[in-house]
Amino acid sequence: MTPKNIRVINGPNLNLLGQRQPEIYGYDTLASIADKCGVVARDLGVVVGFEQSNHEGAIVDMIHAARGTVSAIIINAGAYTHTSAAIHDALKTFDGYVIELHISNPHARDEFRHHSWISAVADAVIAGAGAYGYELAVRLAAEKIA
Ligand code: CA2
Repeated sequence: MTPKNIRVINGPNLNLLGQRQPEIYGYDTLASIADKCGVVARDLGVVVGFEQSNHEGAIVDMIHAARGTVSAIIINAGAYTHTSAAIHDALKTFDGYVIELHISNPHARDEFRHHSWISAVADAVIAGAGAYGYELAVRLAAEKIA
């Protein structure tokens, strides 16, 4: 049987993970997180693809590209979480399982981070587990799409 696809979509500034603000985001880079998710995915018999963009429209395009071929999206939309009706609308067009992911816990931070445009169109939210949240999300997604 063909393995199911999970797509991890990362938004603005997450390309700088591991280089700045380790007290909030830890020391892992996005590449090292992708590697760890790859190991988990292999164990579980799923395929994980990792993407990142600093541009809102490019993230919308990534979501559109996932339609029809991907069974679950894990999305850390970065600061677009708190502003983007466009990403919200794009996720609504995706039929698979959606996990909203945050490395930090936005609810324990600035007021402007307390509202998410993603949560209303997500099946699950993982926040505050650090970079380990990505591995948790892959496990959850694999379970849900099995
Ligand atoms: O905790 C998360 O994962 C966030 O989605 C990260 C966003 C933030 O705007 C959200 O409120 C919560 C910011 C990502 C910034 O990433 C950086 C990485 C390294 C250095 C500086 C910023």
